[in-house]
Amino acid sequence: MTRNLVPHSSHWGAFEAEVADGTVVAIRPYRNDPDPSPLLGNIVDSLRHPARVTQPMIRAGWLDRGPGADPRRGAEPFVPVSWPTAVDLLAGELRRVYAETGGAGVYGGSYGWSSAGRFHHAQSQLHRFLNCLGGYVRGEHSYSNGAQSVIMPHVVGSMREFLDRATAWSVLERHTELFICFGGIPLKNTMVSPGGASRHPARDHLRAARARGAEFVLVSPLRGDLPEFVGAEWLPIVPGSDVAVMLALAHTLIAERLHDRDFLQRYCAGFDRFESYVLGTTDGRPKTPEWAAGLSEIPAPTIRALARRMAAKRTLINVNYSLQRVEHGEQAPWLAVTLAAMLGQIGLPGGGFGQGYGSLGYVGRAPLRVGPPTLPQGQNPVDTFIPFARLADMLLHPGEAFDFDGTRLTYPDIRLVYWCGGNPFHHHQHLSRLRRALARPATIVVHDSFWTPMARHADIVLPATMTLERNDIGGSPHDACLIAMRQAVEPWGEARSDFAIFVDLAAALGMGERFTEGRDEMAWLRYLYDGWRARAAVSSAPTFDEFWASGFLELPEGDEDLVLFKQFRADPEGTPLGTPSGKIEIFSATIDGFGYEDCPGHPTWLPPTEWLGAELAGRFPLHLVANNPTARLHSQLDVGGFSQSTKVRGREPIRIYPADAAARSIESGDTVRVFNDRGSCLAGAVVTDTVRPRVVQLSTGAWYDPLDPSDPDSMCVHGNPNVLTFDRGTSKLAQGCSGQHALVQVERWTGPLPPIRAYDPPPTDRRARA
Ligand code: PGD
Repeated sequence: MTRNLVPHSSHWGAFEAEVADGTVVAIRPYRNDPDPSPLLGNIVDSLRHPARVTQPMIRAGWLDRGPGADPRRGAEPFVPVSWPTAVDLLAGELRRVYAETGGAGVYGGSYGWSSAGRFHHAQSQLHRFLNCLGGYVRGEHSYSNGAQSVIMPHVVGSMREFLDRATAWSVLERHTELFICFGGIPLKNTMVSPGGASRHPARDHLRAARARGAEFVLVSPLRGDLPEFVGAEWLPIVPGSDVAVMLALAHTLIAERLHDRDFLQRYCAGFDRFESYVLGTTDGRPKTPEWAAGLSEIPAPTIRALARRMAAKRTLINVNYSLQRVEHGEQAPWLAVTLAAMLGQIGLPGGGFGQGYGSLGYVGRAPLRVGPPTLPQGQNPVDTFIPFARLADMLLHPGEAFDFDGTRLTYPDIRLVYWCGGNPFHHHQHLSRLRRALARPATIVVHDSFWTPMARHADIVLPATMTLERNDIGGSPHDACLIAMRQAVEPWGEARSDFAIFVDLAAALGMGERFTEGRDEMAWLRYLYDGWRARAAVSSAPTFDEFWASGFLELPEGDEDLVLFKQFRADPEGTPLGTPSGKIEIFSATIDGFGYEDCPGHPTWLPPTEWLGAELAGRFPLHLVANNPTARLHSQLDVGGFSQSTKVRGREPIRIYPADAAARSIESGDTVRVFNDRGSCLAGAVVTDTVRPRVVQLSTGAWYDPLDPSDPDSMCVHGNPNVLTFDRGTSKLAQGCSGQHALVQVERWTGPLPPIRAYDPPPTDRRARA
């Protein structure tokens, strides 16, 4: 039997697919990757899994009763139709909606990671298509770092520059003496980068730093947030109280005169206002270590000693994204900058602050001089947008005004939702509320490769190919390799690429040439590559044909010296930051001027509504940490072998502290019910002391599986934590996702074990296929 090796890539790494008899039989990690991701183990058995969507499908109720609000979404059978019928029906519906509302009635935000590959990126394809048609209401910022991306421009200037030009791992490895890791640096997250990665160097850098003698302090409710080999001191903090500890560190630095007053004077604005708050002059409450110990359960002497160590060593203060994916999530990133400024080490090699080391693989990988090719999306003539995480509010409250970053915005009246390459039942919070919101629009369209819960809640479902079924180019602005992602196998069933679907739709709508510009898939890849080659201006870069034949094109490594704060430190007047003062804003007059009680003008302790210190903890005494999973990217390829191997009796594992488990007669391997006032789910217990007392950890990504699909409040039998999380913005400033935390109760499940049906295609209504 002949076996071919086909170069390819994913968000979690480059690889070669071993193909035999028209199918992928194995995945071989890219030869130059020192630490390939175990997520590669989800690919082989997903490709031909029964959960794939194999043909165009229309919800029976939509076919019978026509477009309109409908609470039966998610509970009705689907009717298989031919491609021509699907394209015809959808083109007709797009024509109707655009004639009535223009792009202002179409939500094309379509959040989601979809797949690696610069051309077939589903959301980009959708945006390009909708822009040709008259535009769409868009989403801004992200579920990942929504709070950080709005607050940081106020504090240090441009967000993009700041993230893209973070200090490289290789520099930290050589210079940092003390890593303070709020939320840790979980290696599982460093495996994933948007657009993929040919190498995963984080583990080696951490090892080398440790071997050189660097010390690590882990501030997190979960011990696994730093690898054991770094020998970290673990401070098992009460979730949601990091801001109090950070303020107490600031208090000690001030009280013991360990802060760098020259740096604060020269490079920062408004330290005096913050100092008065920390000392309690403004509110009568000094933010001492004793005060913080009462909130965080980190002993006051430990906090004081840590502040002294920070001042004595070259210190990096890292906050990962999970700290800002909570209520008032703007505060922790702002405080990390403030503390680093107080140490006066910002801009020195290995010192200062970091945001997102351990949240995404590319943070800390030096930027390339020229990023990879991207698909041009055209111009969107519609101005209206929402911060991404306000999706359900938008659908439930059309016409209502809300605050965002100093402006008053109004929720649009959305008639048609078009979703490609994302799964809101994975990324959105309070799923019973989301279901009610998704009952509102006249039509929901989804392209996906799988019967995800979002596909089940759509009216028109179009089967998308997986990357191995099409040709693409892989690359990331921080990874020194371009990958010819060659097609390895034929599309499954009747699946088509998003591009091919839009080509047909565009033709049916009379704008074929405008969408395609006369190019097919391979012509686009050649065009994008040639454009990149011209920008890169490297005379030795191979032609497209040479690149395509070779598979992996190694590029010059990124540039360690592009660090933003290095330049600022050397010449703050000549290279000011993009803030109003040109300095680091510890007090922001702009934010202060907004008058938001949930985001004042300097970093502030604002107790969350749901945490162990809240009254609600009387009824729901466990703090749920709903973080990103270890065994898959978000909800992607949950059907795959590696993800499945981690389930407990088919349910998502929930980690619980031994004493909390014993008090509830729970043992490892038991099925448990997790619940609060918003919903409930089943999960599989893992009793462990790697979580702190009164904390349970249940990752996102198990496909939502309601016991009764017709009831929006039904229990999820599979373990999706977003039935439990709340749907409130981080604050009026950023309105980001606050899905990381919720209060819950857990009990042993003694009823019959309901089957998992999340991976079964929905019921089919087999009327004569059109
Ligand atoms: P994915 O599971 O990656 O989740 O949310 P996101 O929606 O990105 O969804 C991608 C979908 O794209 C999958 O269904 C996949 O099958 C589909 N897909 C893949 N390739 C293609 C393609 O080529 N074409 C089409 N049409 N579809 C494709 C992620 C979001 O969730 C993020 S980034 C974060 S950081 C948030 N994290 C949390 C959290 O920590 N806690 C909670 N509670 N909630 C969160 N939600 C957020």
